[in-house]
Amino acid sequence: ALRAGLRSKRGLTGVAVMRMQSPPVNSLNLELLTDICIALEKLEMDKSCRGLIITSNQPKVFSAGLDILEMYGKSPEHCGEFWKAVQEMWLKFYGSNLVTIAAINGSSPAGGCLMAMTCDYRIMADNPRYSIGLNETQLGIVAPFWFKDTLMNTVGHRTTEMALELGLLYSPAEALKIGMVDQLVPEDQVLTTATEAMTKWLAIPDHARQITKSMIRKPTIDKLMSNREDDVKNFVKFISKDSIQKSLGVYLEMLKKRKA
Ligand code: CO8
Repeated sequence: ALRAGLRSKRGLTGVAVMRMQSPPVNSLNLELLTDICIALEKLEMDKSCRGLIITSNQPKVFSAGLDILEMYGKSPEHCGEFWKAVQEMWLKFYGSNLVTIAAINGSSPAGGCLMAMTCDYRIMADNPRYSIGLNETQLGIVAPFWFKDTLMNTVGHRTTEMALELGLLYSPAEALKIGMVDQLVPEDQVLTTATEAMTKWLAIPDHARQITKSMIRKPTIDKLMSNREDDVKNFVKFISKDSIQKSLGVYLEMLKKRKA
């Protein structure tokens, strides 16, 4: 589901590239989330690794967000286990000591957008067919507080209010305008631009950068850390409701119909 490896290119050592490869759309299921967490944990412990670029090996999609099938028609136990894995992914990325850059080479709704927003810098393919945003309300579900916090820390209070309530998916140009992504480049230059941006970030001494990152992100991380169990309980209770299950069913049908 994932290919991660340290690579050394043009003298840029200590930079890993993580490529999500879970066809068709890199939806974040339990397996992919677990693979991502294990890979990141290993890189975090690897003293020779200083930076991570995360991208997609699938055409047109960075990640379709959380795998809806992990939340639809599943037991409360399964939903709880799944949600813990989502929390773990967010905690590991948002709190990573590495320089993390998202090379967003396709659409990135919901959980895909969340994952990109945990990174230090975002480069997106300038293709108007792609979109990015937290569209949860469109599915009839509610993005939890730490999704909201991540968005708020990225684009500010007012933009978050509109983005979240309306479940807005932005084109790359709009996403750049509101600061959801930092840079747009032609599709075939996303990865090379990420590598170039990495050079700039790695010019800063790790120690100073890491303490600064932690100072900025720690209060947001602590909020979830001290509420993890409750957050799992809330999620399971919410997602198990008949009305929510029904909404997810309708949404899945819509995805299939749209295809036909
Ligand atoms: N989960 C499960 N299956 C999915 C998902 C998903 N997130 N996204 C797409 N699929 C499936 C489709 O149903 C389709 O299945 P099939 O082949 O059986 O018909 C297959 O993947 C391919 O999808 P498309 O044909 O739609 O592929 P496209 O390349 O045309 O489009 C997109 C790719 C743009 C990614 C499109 O698939 C899409 O918009 N997907 C839905 C994205 C979405 O809305 N995700 C939200 C997930 S919820 C989430 O991440 C946060 C939840 C927070 C929970 C809070 C509760 C308290």
